[in-house]
Amino acid sequence: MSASRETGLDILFVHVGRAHSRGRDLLIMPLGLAALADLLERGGVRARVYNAAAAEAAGGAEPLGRVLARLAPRVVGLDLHWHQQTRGVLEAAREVRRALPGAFVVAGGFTASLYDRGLLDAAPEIDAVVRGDAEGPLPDLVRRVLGGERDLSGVANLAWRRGGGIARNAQTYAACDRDLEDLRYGRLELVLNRDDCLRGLWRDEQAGSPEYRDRRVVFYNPGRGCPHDCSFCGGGRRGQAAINGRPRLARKSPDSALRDLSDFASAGARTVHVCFDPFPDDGWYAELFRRVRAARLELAMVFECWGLPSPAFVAAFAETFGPGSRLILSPESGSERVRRLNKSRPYTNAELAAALETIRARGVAAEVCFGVGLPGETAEDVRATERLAAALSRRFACAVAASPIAAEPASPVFLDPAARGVALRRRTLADFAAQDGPYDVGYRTEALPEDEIARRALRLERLCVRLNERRGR
Ligand code: B12
Ligand code: SF4
Repeated sequence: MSASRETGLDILFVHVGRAHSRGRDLLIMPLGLAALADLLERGGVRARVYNAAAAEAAGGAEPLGRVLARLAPRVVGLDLHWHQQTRGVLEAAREVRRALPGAFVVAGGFTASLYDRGLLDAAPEIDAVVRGDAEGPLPDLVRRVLGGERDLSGVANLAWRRGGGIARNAQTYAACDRDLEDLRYGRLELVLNRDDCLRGLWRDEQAGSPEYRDRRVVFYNPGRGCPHDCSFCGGGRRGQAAINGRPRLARKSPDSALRDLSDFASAGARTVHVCFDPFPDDGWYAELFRRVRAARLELAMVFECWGLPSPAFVAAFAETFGPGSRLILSPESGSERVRRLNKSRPYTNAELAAALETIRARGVAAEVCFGVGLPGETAEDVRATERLAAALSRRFACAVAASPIAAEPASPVFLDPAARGVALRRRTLADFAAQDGPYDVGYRTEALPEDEIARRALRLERLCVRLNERRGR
């Protein structure tokens, strides 16, 4: 579908990423946007999604202002899901207002939900913020806005401008199992630049890499929420309560998830990247995988394990998904002590090695991810991480990766930094808007000053790149 043939849109979702001194990142959009657009379409609202960040990374993108003026949607939806997008979203809001002075601008996503007031204060161009899940509130809001209603006090979860002030309606909606069941994540035809998105680039520097040329990957979760509370995560139990008012996990049935996977395959995706692993061995994925095999779906899967996968899970995964599939494990630190302090599902290095052995024995590729900057971590612990990354790469020929840990809004570290021995330099939305790239970490721990966290993270990342190159030879 070409963006140029679209006219008369009711709502256009626009995803913008982040430009920083080393390049651009945050190119992936929230995974629920196509499903949200589909839900609106089924309610008679013409909705489309445009990933401006991925379009720019692909090269030769039309300026956002021109895209907006040409498509002329009556409502524009800006996602501010990741705090790293903040500056980009503030700039995009100004651009929307210039191109479409009469449009209604609504924002949503994790960060917008937590900082709804701050966002409305910082961006006079934004008319409202949907806090938390949008499947209930957004169709209601759009119907009212298109109908010319000015009183939005009946829209659940909404923060909006009333008179000269900001009104915050009660946050009463969080999607439940039944709501998710009905969502169709595979409606990729509603994404105007679907091919740009299917490359699955996270950072623009990946654009030239052959690995990303023909990936055709979608990001997908069959549920929402997490029962855990890892110190560094803004999506754990406490974060979910603060951001989404989510009382409990919500999950699709395996049948509904199978329909999404079939839709993805029909829409041209070859790989599905999943990061939703709350109850590893309750049989849910075993059921889904059985159905995928029965349906003979030709897909690869990249699966991020929140703990260690059991041998039964690895066996079912190996049996179901084809070449290009991968299991990602995230021990974060080489030190078992640091892991116990920070991860809700910790494991020993011996258990990690045993899991990698099982994965290798089943012929599945593995990737192991590390971070630097965890509470309680010392310089010696980071050296232990370097040693573990090198040892695992040599022994299992697995890929290794590293990044600095961020102090994510609503994470336990963010909510209670003193208890974790962390001093935060960023707290407000303005602080997040001012950050410059992943190495501007914005906090120090008792053992490591800020520049040391950044320096050691960069060093670990470079080590991982070298280890992966050696592995490839
Ligand atoms: C799955 C996941 C991923 C996946 C897929 C992400 C995706 N495409 O959505 C992958 C692995 C790719 C990923 C990557 C990253 N992630 Co992530 N991820 C998660 C995870 C585990 C689940 C998120 C989820 O359930 N999404 C599904 C639902 C909730 O979102 P949704 O349907 O897309 O959106 C709904 C609402 O948010 C809202 N909404 C969203 N956009 C809009 C727009 C408008 C206009 C409106 C009205 C509403 C709205 O409506 C939707 C429907 O209800 C969470 C942790 C957790 N347990 O929650 C972390 C989490 C969200 N990720 C996080 C981070 C930091 C990242 C990275 C920046 C990590 C990195 N350093 O690279 C990258 C960003 C990549 C990019 N953008 O290019 C943080 C975000 C913290 C923050 N507030 O900024 C979290 C909370 C984890 C953490 N460490 O704290 N992630
Ligand atoms: S990092 Fe921890 S708290 Fe966050 S989603 Fe994963 S298991 Fe849950």
